[in-house]
Amino acid sequence: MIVRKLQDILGTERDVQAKTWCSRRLLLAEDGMGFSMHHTVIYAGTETHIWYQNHLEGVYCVQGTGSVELLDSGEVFRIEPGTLYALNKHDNHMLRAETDLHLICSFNPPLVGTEVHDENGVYATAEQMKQAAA
Ligand code: 9YT
Repeated sequence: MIVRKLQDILGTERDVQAKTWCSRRLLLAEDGMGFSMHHTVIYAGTETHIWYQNHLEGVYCVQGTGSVELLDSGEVFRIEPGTLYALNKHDNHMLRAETDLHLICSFNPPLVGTEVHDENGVYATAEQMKQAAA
């Protein structure tokens, strides 16, 4: 069994920093679960363009308020504690945080580690990351 505490991850390479968010990666591909699980904080007052073309993501809000806009349709959904959204169609979206948004995020396929979004809000596949490092 794997037991991990947020405290053990803070400040390590599993604590990934980006401009508008940080992501504490509690479970990654190397943990062998078939999905990854993260505690992500989206910073208050920010907007983040995200479009996971290579991954599916489920997002559950445990603290804070904001919204998610589907960029193809213009639909906007409010996010508050107890809200889940799942990007089951690789949806192109804009995530906005009114206050710090604490989100529990799970990815399939699992993230391998240090991914941050590219300029289009996309994460590379594990294979693409390997090729880029070679
Ligand atoms: C909700 C979302 O996708 N935020 C961006 C960070 C991502 N959840 C991650 O890498 O943990």
